Amino acid sequence: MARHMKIAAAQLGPLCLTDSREAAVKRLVALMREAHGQGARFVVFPELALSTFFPRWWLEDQAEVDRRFFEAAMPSAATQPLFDEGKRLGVGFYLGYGELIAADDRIRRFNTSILVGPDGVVIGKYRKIHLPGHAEHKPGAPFQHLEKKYFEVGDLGFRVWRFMDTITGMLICNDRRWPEAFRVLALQGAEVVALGFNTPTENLHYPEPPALRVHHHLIMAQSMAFQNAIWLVETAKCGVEDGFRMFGHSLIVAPSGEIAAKSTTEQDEVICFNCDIDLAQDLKRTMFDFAAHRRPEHYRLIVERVGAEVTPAN
Ligand code: CDT
Repeated sequence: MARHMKIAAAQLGPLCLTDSREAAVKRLVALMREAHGQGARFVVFPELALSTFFPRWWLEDQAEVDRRFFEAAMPSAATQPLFDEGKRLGVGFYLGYGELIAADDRIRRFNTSILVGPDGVVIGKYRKIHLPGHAEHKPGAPFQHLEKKYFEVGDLGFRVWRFMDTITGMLICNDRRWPEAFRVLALQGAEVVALGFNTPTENLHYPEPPALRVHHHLIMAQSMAFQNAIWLVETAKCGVEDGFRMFGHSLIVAPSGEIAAKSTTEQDEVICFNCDIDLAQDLKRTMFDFAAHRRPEHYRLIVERVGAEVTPAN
């Protein structure tokens, strides 16, 4: 019999700079209850779900940044209610947050997500590898994208976990633009990939129609899901945060590349779909039978070269 799991993307509307973690957790708990009411057993929350998207701000007081936007413990007193509710409802979840650790006499900071089982126990952790934006202050820009200032590149690799009778992997936001990240998960047998995101409606680097940014978001999700024969759940934090807009369009995409569910607001909103985890079996036996058809001997440049170099054969 085919395995099914009802999965929800629990989209968060804006959180402003003055919102506390406790206020964010309260909304996450309400979303989890709503998702459970729709029958969901796995709920995917956004990237950095406990605060405003703070990398848009150049902030000089690192101690204050650490206190307001980073978690030294997970769960903590402030986040425990979410774990308790997940356990009470028997719901597993993905949660994105700023992680602070003290290691070898130094503080390290990551843009992190965790996978929490329906028993409230953390079973997996991912630290974001593709950090977009810049590290230096751009005073002339309308807003900043300072992920390279606030976070280190993740050091845990791309991994999958046995999770609620599936093989599930995690990614975070900008990772969704990199086919390599998905393929590394697919090569480990990923059946479900969970991803939270915060994507500004406006392009910081050059003028671009907002609709085109959404178009890219949709075509990437559909192609990554199909080419890797996975269920892909992408959850936004969106709406106007501190005067800056981020788009919604949270999605659940089937291994066929079809959008099974999509949010319609830029506020707190739950979308849910009963995912047939075995739907990809035919694809995996035929077109995307990696063992039969992949030619890694011709893919060496992918790991040997970072930036493009013009190297014509003639
Ligand atoms: N959070 C995040 O990774 N956002 C990026 C914005 C890129 S523009 C600097 C994204 O890829 O959606």
